[in-house]
Formats: sequence, C-alpha cells, structure tokens
Amino acid sequence: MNLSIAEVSRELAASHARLDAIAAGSHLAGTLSRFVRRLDKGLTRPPRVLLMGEFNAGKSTLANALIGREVLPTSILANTRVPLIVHFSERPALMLECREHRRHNLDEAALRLLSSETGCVLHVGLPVEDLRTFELIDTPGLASGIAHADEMLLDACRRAQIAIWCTRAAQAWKASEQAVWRSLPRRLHRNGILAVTGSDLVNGEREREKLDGRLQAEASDYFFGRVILAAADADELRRAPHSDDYAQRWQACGGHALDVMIKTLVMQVMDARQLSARRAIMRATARLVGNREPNAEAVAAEGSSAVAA
Ligand SMILES: Nc1nc2c(ncn2[C@@H]2O[C@H](COP(=O)(O)OP(=O)(O)O)[C@@H](O)[C@H]2O)c(=O)[nH]1
Ligand SMILES: [Mg+2]
Repeated sequence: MNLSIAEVSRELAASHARLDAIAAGSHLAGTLSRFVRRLDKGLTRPPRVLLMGEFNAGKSTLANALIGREVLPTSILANTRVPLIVHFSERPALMLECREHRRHNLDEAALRLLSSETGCVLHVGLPVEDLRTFELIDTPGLASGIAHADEMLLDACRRAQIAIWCTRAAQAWKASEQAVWRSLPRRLHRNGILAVTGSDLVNGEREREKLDGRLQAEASDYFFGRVILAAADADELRRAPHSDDYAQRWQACGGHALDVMIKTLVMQVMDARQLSARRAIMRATARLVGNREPNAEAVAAEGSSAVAA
C-alpha cells in the first residue's frame, strides 16, 4: 500500500471512531460512520489480480510463483475447476463461496456443494506478506461456450482490477484467445498484462525476438504490458528464495519484470481509488449541506494534488 493511502485510511478510521462515539444520539452521525467505514474498506482492500488463459497456459504455475508456494494440491484443483481467490490470512484458511455469496467452511457438506453446484468460488487464506499488497484469482481453463463457465469467468472479471492473460510461447496469442480477451471490459485491458510462458522452450534469442516482435504488432494495443517468462523456473526459484544467485535468476526467468509490472498497476489502482474516495466525500458533503455538486475540475484538481502528495 502506498503511504498516502495508509495515511488517508488512518484518518478515515479515526473519523468513523469519532462518529461511532456519537452515533447513538444522532442518526446523521450513524449514517456518516457507515459511509466512512465503506470508503475505508474500498480504499484499502488489496487489488485483485486475475489469472486467465487457456488450459495448460501456466496460470497456476504463475500463481504459485507470485506467492512462493503451492496454493492447493494439484489433485484438488484438477477435480474442482472453480476459481480460487488467494488472500492474506494470519493462519491458512479455506472457505467455499456459493450462490448468493454465502460462505461455508470447507467441511464435508461444502465439499458436496462444490461437486454438485456451479458458480462456486474457493477462498484460500495464506500467511504470505505479498498478499497484503494484491490478491490473486486463479481460474480453471478458458470458458468454452458452456453457459455456467462463461458466467463464472465474468464473475471473476467483476471481482478483479488487474488481469494477466497467460499464453504459451509455442502458440502464443491465438485467434481464440484474442476473441475472449477483446470481449472483456476495457478497464481490464488498461490494467492487463500479457504473460507469455514457456520462454525456456523457445529456441534461442532470435526466435524470442521474432515472437516479441509479432506480439508487439498484434497484442500491444490491448495490454498495459507484456512479459515473456519461464514460469516453471520462476515457481521453482520462489520456493528457494535464499539461494546465492536468487536475484540474478529471478531477473533471468522474467519473474522480476512481472513483479514490477504488477506492482506498478497496483499503485495505479490505489491512486485511482484514492481519487474516487475524495470525489465520494465531496459529493456526500455537497449533498449534506444542500449545495450543487462541486464542479468536476475542482474535484479532479483536488484529487491529483492528493495523488501527487
Ligand atoms: N517448461 C515450462 N513449463 C511450464 C511453464 N509454465 C507452466 N509449465 C508447465 O505446464 C503445465 C501446465 O501448467 P499450469 O500452471 O498447470 O497451467 P494452467 O492450466 O494454465 O493452470 C505444468 O506441467 C507446468 O509445470 C514454463 O514457463 N516452462
Ligand atoms: Mg490451473
């Protein structure tokens, strides 16, 4: 989280504590306290990074590489085929979310639901510090015209602010992949990364340059950035972070470039949230004092000075 967001969040927490203290005697204070609490939650929640792509494109390998451990045994994942949201938690935790956003502890009854119902999401909590900065959504193979699979992908898109499209270097960025990516919301294109996995299987520097040139021409308009990486190497490396040549190998396999790109997008999302929180406060204030809505330029100027701060 960047410093200005942390500061704003502290101020908001102090505000709703003060409002709570007088809420019993004031309906208005109660309403304001709830408003401020919602604002604080929306502002500080780690942005979610959605991993998408065809089956075997390296999504789960990248998810593991980004958090430095195997999220769930492959045997469970292979049988469930539901999206997986990985978030920070002091202790490892598993929770199943089904229709109407109801959540269940992962007991036998929930496991039955998991195999019988569609539209479920698994929430995995792990004590991994990086997950305080961004959460991950790993999706099963690409939607294939099956109605509930498409619905599931759309739901996953709604929950995410950043998206990584995984594609294998050997057949990168096929027409079928392009069609799905183009159908996604523009905001995900703006915050999208094309992750080309399997760079270790590309034959030499010349082939790699050729691939990069083709993707520059065909895909760069649809993404914030592009990384060509050896995802399996990155995954293996992240599990041994104390090896001598870690930094050099992390750079060589492309893990570092992906990390930097994700963190840049996370900062952008946090800045945009801060701006919209300020707008919400100004709108609410204007409504409270019965004024007209403040004009957009004034709000934008207010927001950008906050972002620059
Ligand atoms: N050589 C190589 N294998 C990879 C790479 N990325 C993934 N794999 C392998 O490809 C297979 C499918 O990867 P997985 O992450 O399960 O794909 P998913 O279906 O998109 O989640 C696994 O056996 C991985 O080890 C890579 O960059 N290089
Ligand atoms: Mg997978």
